[in-house]
Amino acid sequence: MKITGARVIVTSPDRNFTTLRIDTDEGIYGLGDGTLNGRELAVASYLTEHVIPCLVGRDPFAIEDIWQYLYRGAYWRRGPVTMSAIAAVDVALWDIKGKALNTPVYNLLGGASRHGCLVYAHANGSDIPEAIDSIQQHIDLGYLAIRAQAGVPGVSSSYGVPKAGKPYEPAERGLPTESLWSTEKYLRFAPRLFEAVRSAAGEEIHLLHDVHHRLTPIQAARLGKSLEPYDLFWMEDPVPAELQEGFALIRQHTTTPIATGEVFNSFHDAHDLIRNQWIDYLRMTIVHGGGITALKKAADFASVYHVKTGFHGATDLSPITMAAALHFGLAIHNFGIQEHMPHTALTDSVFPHAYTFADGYMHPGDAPGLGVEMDEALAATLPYQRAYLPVARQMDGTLTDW
Ligand code: KDG
Ligand code: MG
Repeated sequence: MKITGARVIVTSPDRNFTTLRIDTDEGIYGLGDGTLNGRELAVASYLTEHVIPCLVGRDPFAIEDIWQYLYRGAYWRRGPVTMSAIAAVDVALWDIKGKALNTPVYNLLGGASRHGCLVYAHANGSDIPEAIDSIQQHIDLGYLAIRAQAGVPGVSSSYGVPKAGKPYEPAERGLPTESLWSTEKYLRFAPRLFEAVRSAAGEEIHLLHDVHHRLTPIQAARLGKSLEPYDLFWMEDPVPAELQEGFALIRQHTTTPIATGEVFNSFHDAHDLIRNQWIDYLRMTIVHGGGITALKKAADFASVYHVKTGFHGATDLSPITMAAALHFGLAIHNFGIQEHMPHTALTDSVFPHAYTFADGYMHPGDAPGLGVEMDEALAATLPYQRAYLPVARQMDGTLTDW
């Protein structure tokens, strides 16, 4: 089999997605996601101008070799744009191989290790009572694990907490908005939130919380300690992770489990975190971490150090990445949990998919390949819309130091 061509499709079914389609001489094609929130066109250009010309004529079954060719051959390694582009190629090739061999991708990764992937949902509220209502709604939907966030009193717009009645969507159309943040107010508020949420949710539900990299290590240590009575499944992204040894300080003070890595794009971002057992869950996911080929190596390394996966699964990761993550999570031994933030109905119409949710678990389905299609005619009616993630400043106007 030979690759005959590839093209990038940028579409905006309520939010922007960058998709790669690779075609072969046997009529089989594969889809890969290259979406990088707020920088979608950079990946599209990287693929169109620099990667696609190198793919034509290659054997699509040579997935490892093509991955190494794109990673090592470019000379310039790593970085979110490069790695998202490589991921788009890699995932499309796994899709092609599954379709060609008439088997779901999870079978190519070793076969199912479990009946489904435990997922966590998002419960949000502008205040504690609203957050508790949202927790109850998600329990009623069957979720067994729920991330809880609420507006911090005195902070007018808390990142990751949607405005009333709106779905979670951190990117906003137009140029970046700016908001103000107070670490002091947040550190006082978070234990109060979890005291109320744990008492409302009961002890069986797994509770998670995302700090969005907003603390210093000693502040994160204090937060982790103050949340211990509420038995969190994890505290996510407590600090920015460029300084990997910052996590050592957090670990010295708290037994609250730690997840990090949704902004990582390479195994090397997590190397020290894993080998020192400073984290419990790795969030770097397939689209931003360089694809299934790269994540398999990272997950296998992590398994030696008791670190499990807890992949990022926000709506800016397309249904193609969701499907890839579910095939991956079903197969590997050290799967921990998968984030599930459902896409809008319009996004699901552009990307019809075989994966399903029931009773707290998701399953990728048994369609050959990834089990995701793309309605290109519908996608063509929904052009790219400029959108950015918000920028945060401290109360005195200083840009935050994270
Ligand atoms: O693009 C940024 C979002 O994906 C991010 O804000 C979501 O932190 C997030 C999460 O944990 O889902
Ligand atoms: Mg997060």
